[in-house]
Amino acid sequence: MFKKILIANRGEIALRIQRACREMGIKAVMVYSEADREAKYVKLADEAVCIGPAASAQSYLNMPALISAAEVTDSEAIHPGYGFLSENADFAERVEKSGFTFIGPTAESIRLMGDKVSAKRAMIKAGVPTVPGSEGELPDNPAEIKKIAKAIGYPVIIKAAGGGGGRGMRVVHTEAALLHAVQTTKTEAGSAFGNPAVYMEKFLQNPRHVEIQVIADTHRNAIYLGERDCSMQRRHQKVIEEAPAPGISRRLVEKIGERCAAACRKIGYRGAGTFEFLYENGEFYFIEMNTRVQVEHPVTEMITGVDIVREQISVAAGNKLSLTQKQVTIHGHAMECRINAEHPFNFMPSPGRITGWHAAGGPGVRVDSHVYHNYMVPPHYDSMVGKLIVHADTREMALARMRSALSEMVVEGIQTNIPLHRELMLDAKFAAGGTNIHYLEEWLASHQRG
Ligand code: MV4
Repeated sequence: MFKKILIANRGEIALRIQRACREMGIKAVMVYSEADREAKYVKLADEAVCIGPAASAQSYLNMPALISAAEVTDSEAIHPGYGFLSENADFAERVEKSGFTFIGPTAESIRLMGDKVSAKRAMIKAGVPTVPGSEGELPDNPAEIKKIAKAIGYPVIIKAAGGGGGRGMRVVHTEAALLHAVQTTKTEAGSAFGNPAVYMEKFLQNPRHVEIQVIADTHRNAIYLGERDCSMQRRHQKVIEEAPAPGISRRLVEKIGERCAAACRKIGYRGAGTFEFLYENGEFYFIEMNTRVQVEHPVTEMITGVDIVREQISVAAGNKLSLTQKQVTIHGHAMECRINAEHPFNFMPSPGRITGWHAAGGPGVRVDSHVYHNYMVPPHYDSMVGKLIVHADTREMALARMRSALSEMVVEGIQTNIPLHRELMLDAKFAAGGTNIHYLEEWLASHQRG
């Protein structure tokens, strides 16, 4: 096992990884920007290295600074967390070429999944169901493009191969609008991602976002840890996640999960990963794969009892997975509310000093957060200040537990979205389960207020 790991991230995930290291007897080196100098997880670290000014481009995205920090501290491996450089194949490559282990998949796997056209092709080959669409990149010939759209049937969606997570896509409802949409998406993709390639899919009107967690080792073992429903989102930012996904047949999840695990074995995937699907009318359709640990990993940890970050570190060190697929059992229901420093109903960021912090507690309640009384939320980064996660025997009991936990949460000095979560937990349709990706935005539009 590693003796020392460098954590190339900040905030709650940096603390989450630090905790895993402590439990595993691994020294954790924290890196921090000038804006994060005072953070408690930095002060309490075994070692900490300042990697640059507040701006991410000069600190958390600064590859030479991160690799130098690993060198001067004699770290053996680098955990990238989520966001920042976590899905940057060039970074993974530079980390490995500098003699460190990248705690994640190979640069080759990251590259394969970073290009959504090659990702989809790999999944089709591995037997994972995908959204019906073009066979790879769209050709230049206008007549051919029209033919492909006609065969798929309108509405269609044009997506950039270099996009993902909601960036670089355009819905097309008629043939009259098709060619212009393709051209515009190509131009935008060229400047945003340095790759003008686009592909086409049937546009699913009312899907849910359901994703499968996988983890694989370097000994050809790959397992899936059930699914998560992440449909409660606004502008591609997830707000509430839960597991299992309400109302989806276990048999179907098992079938899709097995396909995902088989795909991992087939491509030689290592580490944690997430297969993102759209789920509509009882069918799963693969859209993208994330090659990192995700914000919402705790809901999976709660229902499976598997420590995903621990497994990530362990398999990166060359160990076998600590369990087999047969040993994966799902217990109860888990739900996560992302706590953001923002206005609860107009979503304006609300950085500043937290003058009062009281986290919820009790059985089945988990708070993953790096903040505390008098913590200064810097304005330079993502607004998430923590995650409130509950686990209970049933979804109904998890909802009751989340309502109770939200009533306990006190955050003073900044605005947070806790009031929004409190209202959503009382919403009858959300409580019934199975709301789609549009539900939250529609709910917000019909619950307008000052
Ligand atoms: C789609 C879709 C409908 N049909 N693809 C948005 C993020 C990116 N990961 C894929 N996205 C979508 N792809 C087809 N063929 C609808 C979305 C989508 C969406 C997906 C998941 C979660 C939230 C979303 C919000 C808007 C659109």
